[in-house]
Amino acid sequence: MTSLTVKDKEAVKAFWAKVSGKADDIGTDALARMLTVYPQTKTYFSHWKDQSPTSPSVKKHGITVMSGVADAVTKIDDLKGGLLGLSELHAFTLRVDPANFKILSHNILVVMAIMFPADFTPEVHVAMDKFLAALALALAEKYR
Ligand code: HNI
Repeated sequence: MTSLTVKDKEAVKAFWAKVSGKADDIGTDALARMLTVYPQTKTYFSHWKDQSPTSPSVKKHGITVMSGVADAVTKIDDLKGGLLGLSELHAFTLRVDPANFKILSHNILVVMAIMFPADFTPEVHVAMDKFLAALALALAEKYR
């Protein structure tokens, strides 16, 4: 996986500055989509009594996930180090199969494209895709 260039990082930060005000909505929709489009991911949330896309649990967790993404943007120069705790949680405690990080990232990109069509240019698309891939790699770091 090619690492993030300075140009990628600038594009991610500039785009994030534009969309972060809607981070909660992005997270809620992306998580709802993940559970609907990739229902196998529901296995990680079986402790939720209501897994429907509009459930309070999905909304709350969508907000939580995007707070993780927001944190990662601030740690873009050292995702592995910055997300160590979150990686340990996902690897050891939650035992989330790393393939699911790509799935959630895909849904986050889809929602960003829907909500910000003008800003989500091909250049932003590739930078965000690479950033979310680097984030997924950092979260999967503890699996090895
Ligand atoms: Ni994830 C908890 C961030 C991908 C399943 N997840 C969190 C928390 C953050 C977070 C933040 C809360 C930690 C805490 O309580 O201290 N998760 C992220 C990020 C990504 C991600 C930034 C990738 C972009 N998580 C995933 C994926 C799955 C996942 C792909 C499963 C498909 N995460 C969970 C589960 C929890 C969780 C399960 C615990 C939820 C709960 O009910 O406590």
